[in-house]
Amino acid sequence: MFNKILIANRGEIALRVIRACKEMGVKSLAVYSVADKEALHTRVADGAICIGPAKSSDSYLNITSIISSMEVADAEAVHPGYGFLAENAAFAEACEKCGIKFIGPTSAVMKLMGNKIQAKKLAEELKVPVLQWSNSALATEKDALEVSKKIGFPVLIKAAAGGGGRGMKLVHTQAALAGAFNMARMEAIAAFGDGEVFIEKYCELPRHIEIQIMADEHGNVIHLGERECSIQRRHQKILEESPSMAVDPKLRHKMGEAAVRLAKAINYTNAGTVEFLLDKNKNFYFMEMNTRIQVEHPVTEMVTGTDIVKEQIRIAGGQRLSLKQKDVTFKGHSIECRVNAEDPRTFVPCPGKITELVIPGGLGVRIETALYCGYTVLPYYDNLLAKVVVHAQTRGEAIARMVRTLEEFHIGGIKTNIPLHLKILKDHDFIAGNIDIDFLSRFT
Ligand code: MV4
Repeated sequence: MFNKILIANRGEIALRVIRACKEMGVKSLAVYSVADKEALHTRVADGAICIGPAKSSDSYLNITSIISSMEVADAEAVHPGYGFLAENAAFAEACEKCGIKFIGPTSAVMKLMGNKIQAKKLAEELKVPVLQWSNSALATEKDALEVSKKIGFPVLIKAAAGGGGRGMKLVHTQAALAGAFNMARMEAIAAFGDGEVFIEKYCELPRHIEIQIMADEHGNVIHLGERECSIQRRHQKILEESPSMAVDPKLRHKMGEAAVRLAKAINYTNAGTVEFLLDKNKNFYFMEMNTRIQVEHPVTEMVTGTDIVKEQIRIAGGQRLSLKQKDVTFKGHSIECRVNAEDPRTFVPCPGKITELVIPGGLGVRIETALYCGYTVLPYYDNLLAKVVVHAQTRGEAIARMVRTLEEFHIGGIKTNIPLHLKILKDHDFIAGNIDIDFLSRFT
C-alpha cells in the first residue's frame, strides 16, 4: 500500500479522502491556497503545502505546483477528489510520466470518455442503448438540418468536449436550427477549444439515473446500483437518493450490466459513473461516463455498505476489488441533501463568516463537511457547505429523518438552501416519487 497520498482538493471531499487515508494507515498530504490556510483540510492532514494564490487556476488547478509538492514531500499517489483536476487527462498523463499514481482511471481512458462522440460510438457498438443521433460530428448547417429532419424535432445540439450539460442547445424548429448550430459551435470553441458538435433526439421529461461502477486493475468490474439525481437546477444536483423509485431489481440488473459492459470494453479502472436518462416508459439511454468520484457517492456507500474512497485507494495500490458482484447487496434507502451557501429563493451564492454552528447527528445521519464555527466561506470556490446524508429502512423513514436532521442543522451568519430542501421534502410529488429533471423548475 502507499506510504503517502497527496489530496489535490479542498473542502468536504478533501476531508473525506484524508479520513480514508488515516483509517488505512496511509499518510495524507494536503495542498492549500493562500486563502485556505485556516481551512479544515489544511489542518487535519498529516502535512500541508501551500500551492499558490486563492484563485483556483493559480492553486488547485496548478499542475506544476501540485506535482512539485509530490516530489518535495515524497508522496506516491494523488487523489483528485471531484472538480478541479479530477477529469483532466493532461494532469493524469503528467502524473503517469512522473511515476506518480493517479487515483482514478488512466489518462487514455479519461481522454476517450472526455469525448462524448467517441463515448457514444463505443456504447452503440456494445449495444448499450443510446438516443437516436447524428452518428458523428456535424460539419455544416446542411448536415445538421438533414440529420434533424430525419430524427425529428425537438433535438439537442451537444458539444463533443462538453458534458455535465455544458454547451447544450435545445432546438424545437427547423427555423431555429442554423442559428443554434453556429452558436453551439462557437461556444464550444470558446469553452473547450474544440468546436465539434453532434445532434441527439431530445428526450422529454426523463429522470437522470447513474450507475456507480468499480473496476480493479485485474479485469474485475462490478456495479453498486443506481443513484437518482433528477432533482437539479441548471445541471447542479441538489438532492440525490438511492435506490431510485423508478428502478426495480430487473432494471437495476439491466442498467448495471450495461455499465459494466462499457467499463470492461475500455479496460476501465478505479471508480466511475455511467450516466443514463430514463424515459417515462422506463427505457434507459447512455449519456456519458464520469471518470471520477462523485459528490453524491455517499448514498451508494450507505445502501451497499462499501467505502468507495478506500476501495479507490486499494485499487490504485494494485489490490483486487474487495467484493464480487454477488456480494453486492442493497439495504434500505439513503438520501443526500447538498447544503449550499446561497439565497434559498434566488440561488445567489452568499459567502461569509459562520458565527454559529450546530451540526446534527443521531442514528442514520452522516454529515460530510469541512465547516467549523468561525470559519469564513470564501467567494473563490464552490458554495457547498455540507452534504447531509441519511440512511433508513424505507424511503418514507429516510425522508422523515432528513427533515428532522435539516431542522436541527443551524448555520448562523450566512444564508443557506436548507429552507428549499425542507420544501422539497414536504412536496407531494417528491414524496410520491413523481420526479424528473424539470421537477425543480416547476417547483420554484
Ligand atoms: C439530454 C437530455 C434530454 N435529451 N439529452 C444533461 C447532462 C448530460 N449528461 C446530458 N444531459 C441531458 N441530455 C437528450 N437527448 C436531458 C439532459 C439533462 C438535462 C437537460 C436540461 C436540463 C437539465 C438536465 C438535467 C439532466 C439531464
